[in-house]
Amino acid sequence: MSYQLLAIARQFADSASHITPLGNGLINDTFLVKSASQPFVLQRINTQVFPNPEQIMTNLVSLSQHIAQKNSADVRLQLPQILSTVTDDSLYQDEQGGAWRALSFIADSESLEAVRTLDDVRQTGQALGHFHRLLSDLEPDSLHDTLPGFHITPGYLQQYRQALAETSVAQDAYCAEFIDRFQHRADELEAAKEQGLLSLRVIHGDPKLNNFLFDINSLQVISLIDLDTVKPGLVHYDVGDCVRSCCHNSDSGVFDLERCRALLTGYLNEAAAFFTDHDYQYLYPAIRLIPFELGLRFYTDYLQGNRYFKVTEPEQNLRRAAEQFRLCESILAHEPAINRLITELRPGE
Ligand code: GN1
Ligand code: MG
Repeated sequence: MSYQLLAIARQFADSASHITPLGNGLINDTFLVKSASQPFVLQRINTQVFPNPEQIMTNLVSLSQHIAQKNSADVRLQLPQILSTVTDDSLYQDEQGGAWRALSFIADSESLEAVRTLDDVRQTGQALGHFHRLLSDLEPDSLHDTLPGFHITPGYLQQYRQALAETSVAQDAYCAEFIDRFQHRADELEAAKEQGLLSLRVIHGDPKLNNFLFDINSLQVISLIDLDTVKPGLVHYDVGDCVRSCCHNSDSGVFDLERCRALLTGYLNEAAAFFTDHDYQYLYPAIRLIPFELGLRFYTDYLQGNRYFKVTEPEQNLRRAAEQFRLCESILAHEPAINRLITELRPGE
């Protein structure tokens, strides 16, 4: 542990003593800090990606206030609390300009790197639907857009074309060919938004499996973390991202329909309360689009020399991209089955 890290942790708690890396995020640096009272989470926000970290903190306050005014019996998710610095600020700026913040650690909880049971997946879907429902009466425009362009697939396609024109990295035949084949679908969700078929709501932005915390005793989801990208968007980005992460069989590399059934069953238990006909209609296009989008983001970053996603070796983003494209191919092969599933799960069907 470097002395500097301990000194930063002590900006939030005088008694901070032991610091270990936490999780495996690809953007921010995250640590678990022991102190005389509760352990807490210390994070350095990547200001290349989030140039306005104070907006992240303001959004987090708005979110917590919105949920706190609900009847507590109706709220089944806890959010991490902001811990202020000893000078009562929500962020600490280090000498290199790094922005640090501290959050409470949800006691007796764990995050999963792999699905254990179908019930884990059902609960993940249900927790995402619950989060969307709790925020469905929060005006999206009351939140800052902490990451403009996030999940706007046509924008990522433009960045890819520009990277292609500028890069000296050799193209990967599989990825390049897959992008060419899929790209005509890139604006499906954005076009639906522009036509008024889908509306802006408050989204999480990054609801992958390891951002849901499970109670270690009850095995229930009790928290949803990584709230930096909570902002106005389409809930479809979230559903697509959650399915991409939870319904990807990492051994075979293919899509798992039974997990998708569990996830959507849980999700729609909550989301049926606010879902419209068009919301149902665009579920499959979202499930198909988000793995493509993430693959495109990884591949573009690879072509640009790995500036955005952390890597441990230069071809890691290329492999991550190919993995997402293979998942997307498998989702395309399951199209009729996924559409049947959505029809079957729709209330009143
Ligand atoms: C990034 O840093 P992490 O792992 O929480 C990324 C997500 C990707 C994810 C893929 C702000 O999230 O969009 O789905 O990597 N977050 C941002 O692992 O770009
Ligand atoms: Mg994240």
